[in-house]
Amino acid sequence: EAPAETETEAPATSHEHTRTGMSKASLKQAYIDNLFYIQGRFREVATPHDLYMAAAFTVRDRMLERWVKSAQVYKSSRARTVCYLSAEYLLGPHLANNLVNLGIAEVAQRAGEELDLDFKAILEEEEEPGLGNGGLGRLAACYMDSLATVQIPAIGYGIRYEFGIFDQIIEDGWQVERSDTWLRNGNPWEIPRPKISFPVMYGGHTEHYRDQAERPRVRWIPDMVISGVAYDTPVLGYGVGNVNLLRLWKAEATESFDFQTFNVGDYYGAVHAKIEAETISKVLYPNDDPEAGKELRLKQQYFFVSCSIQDMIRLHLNTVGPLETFHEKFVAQLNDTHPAIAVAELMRLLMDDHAVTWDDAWATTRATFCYTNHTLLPEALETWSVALFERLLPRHLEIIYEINRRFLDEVRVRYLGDEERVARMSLIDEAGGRRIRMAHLAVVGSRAVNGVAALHSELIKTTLLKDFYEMAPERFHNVTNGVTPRRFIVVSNPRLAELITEVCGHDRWIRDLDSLRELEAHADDPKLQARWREVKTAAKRDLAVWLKRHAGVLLDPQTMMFDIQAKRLHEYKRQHLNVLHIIRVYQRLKQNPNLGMVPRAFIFGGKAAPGYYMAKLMIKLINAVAEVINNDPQVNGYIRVAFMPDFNVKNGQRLYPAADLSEQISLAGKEASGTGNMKFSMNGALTVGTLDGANIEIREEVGAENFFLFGMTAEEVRRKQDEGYRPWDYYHGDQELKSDIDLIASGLFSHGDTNLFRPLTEHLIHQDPFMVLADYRAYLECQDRISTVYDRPAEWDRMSILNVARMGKFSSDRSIREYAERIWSIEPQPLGA
Ligand code: OAK
Repeated sequence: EAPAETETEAPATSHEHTRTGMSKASLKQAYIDNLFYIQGRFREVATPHDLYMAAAFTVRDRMLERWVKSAQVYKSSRARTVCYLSAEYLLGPHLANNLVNLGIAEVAQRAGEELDLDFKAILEEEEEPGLGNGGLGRLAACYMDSLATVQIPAIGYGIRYEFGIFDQIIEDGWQVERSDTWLRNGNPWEIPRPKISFPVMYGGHTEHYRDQAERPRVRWIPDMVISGVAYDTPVLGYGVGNVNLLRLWKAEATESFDFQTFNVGDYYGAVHAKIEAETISKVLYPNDDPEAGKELRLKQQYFFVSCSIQDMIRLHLNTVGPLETFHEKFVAQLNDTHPAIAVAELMRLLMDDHAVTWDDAWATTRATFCYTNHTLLPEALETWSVALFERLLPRHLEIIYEINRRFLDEVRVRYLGDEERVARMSLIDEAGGRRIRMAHLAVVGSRAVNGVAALHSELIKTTLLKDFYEMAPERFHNVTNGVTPRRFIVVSNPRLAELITEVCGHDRWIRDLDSLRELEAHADDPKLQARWREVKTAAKRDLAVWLKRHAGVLLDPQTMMFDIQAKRLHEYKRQHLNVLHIIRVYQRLKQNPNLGMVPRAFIFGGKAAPGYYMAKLMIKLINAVAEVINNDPQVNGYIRVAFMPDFNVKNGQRLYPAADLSEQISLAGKEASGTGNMKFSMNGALTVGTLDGANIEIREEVGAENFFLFGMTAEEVRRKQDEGYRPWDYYHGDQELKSDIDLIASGLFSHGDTNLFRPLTEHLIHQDPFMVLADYRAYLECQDRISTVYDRPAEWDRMSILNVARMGKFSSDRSIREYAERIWSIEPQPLGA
């Protein structure tokens, strides 16, 4: 039981422990102690980083007791546990989030004030763990928060990359990548577990033999063994005692391997082996789409999967016992196909190490795994060459062949004579160099498959996995994504959180987001609208200050609509459609300087994969357009353009609260779900969007009249593509469109260089795979409607309030409850705070 918070100045130690006490006095005492005993500093000489570390340790101490208790209860109750297998966790800063989840954000702030600390500056000091690329990794982080909050026992397994997603800086308008050194000053949130470590093997060959009972067995003789060491981060739920575990693996050289080499006097060789082993968890691949043949990437995937499955087996043998019940103890969710090798690895461990028969191992494996697909983009579907597999994971290749052989027999029996179907469904793509289709392995090895938004899940059934759906429709599900309101409202937008709490008269909405509906009754209240607007303007002011300092752009939070598109740079997300609109407004203003238009700040943020030339050129284009517009006094009172450098979780938290308008303009059918769309809308931004991904469901929830819709449907896109899409016709058929593209090509934005943006403009005119030109006119018309409504504040504010009020569905708590009920069959294990 946490003692009630007191405002007394009684010595902390008199009634509560300074490492667990939640009173202001305890927090102050603990903070000073941690500064002294952990950082070895006193106030006068402490650096900002020392001050942050002391705060982090003060908070961590308060999580540990609950963590240990959770582990004890989970163990003794033999609770069923979810293992979330993900190559990425885009966590964002921990400190503020843990303060909120512990329920001590306010008292800690007061304690800080009394110690004369700059609380904001301390929070700013934290370096975020950027162990993910974008949507998929951030979703995993939201799900970890919600699993703990809805009190589901869970372990998140992944990789402790030494270097996360690169830091982005902008030089001369171009993206420049800098390595992310997030561990440079230590990580107070993790606890190394050197005793929890497993060998991971690579290469070599297999031997088939008969064991003492004359059963056929296989052993794998690898030519390289490394070891994976666990680093644990506690994940506390909001307002509950449940603390789950994020267990990330670091690759190290095995001691024995080192030792052997030393014995023969090969010092250099030993050091080399150590470096080679450590390379495996060194760096996150920064691409959203895998490039074929990246051997290290496959090594990474197998590395964390093998450690995780070995750990699960160890935990099971320690607590419950017989491996026949493994799937009753654990359910493992595959976050896309990156961990799909787990299917073969569990088979291997059960059969080769634990002498389980194929049939029993297969029944266990299939009952353990579930697979979430996160994209339909063909270039992002993982396949690995059979040759690479044979070299790196020879035993797994044998197992995959056998899974495939048995599976294709089933297909043949079911669909007599349909060999084309057999080829389509095979785990091996035989066309053009044999490759293993990881999505097929994930589907065949799982008991459930799901997409991440309603449209996406339908498209999975009708396109990507059509044959599989026909064969076993009951295994296909939808679980629409969600995001955590703790981080994305309470932590990032405290002013809004406070206002909501005041209007609702409770803060229950933080764990029950549906109760935001109570705001609906006040949507037309002019007093609320005025305060709502103040909250928004204050957030815009904060962002403007930050952007002035970090992007050198001056925006007026008072008069300008903040129109924001923040997400990875990708052609399918169509940042260039947004740019075409900006250029149109620019041209209109030049033609008619007295155009009484609504002033707008066009704000962008996002990283491009370092090898994705077109995405990098789009960043350059945004900055080039910004340079011209921001320096043109004829227009810069009306429009400004800003590119936020280094869009990550921390910087995202500055954007979401400050947005009036959220740009969700992907080509219909391409964005599996999107989650930024949810974060913006939860913070009172209105959405301009296509009928894509979760936009469709957001619009359904907030009401069509509170959502700015434009563009083709996925169905219309398909039809147009089937007919033969000709962007050229649009270019020549629309004067304004032509003149906008021509203005880019003219060199106006590139100091007269007519070549710079030619790859982009030519690609649009001649290929335009994401149909920017086809949606251009509808987008402009929609943007004009938006300006009209923004000019009517009462109407806009009402829509904004209704957006927030109706976003309950998009809490990741709802998503996790759906997984728990429909997919995992798992019950909460409540633990009191
Ligand atoms: C990354 C690598 C491979 C496959 C998919 C991804 C990915 O990040 N996909 C994104 O996942 C998000 C979470 O489900 C979705 O919201 C995005 O639409 C999707 O692009």
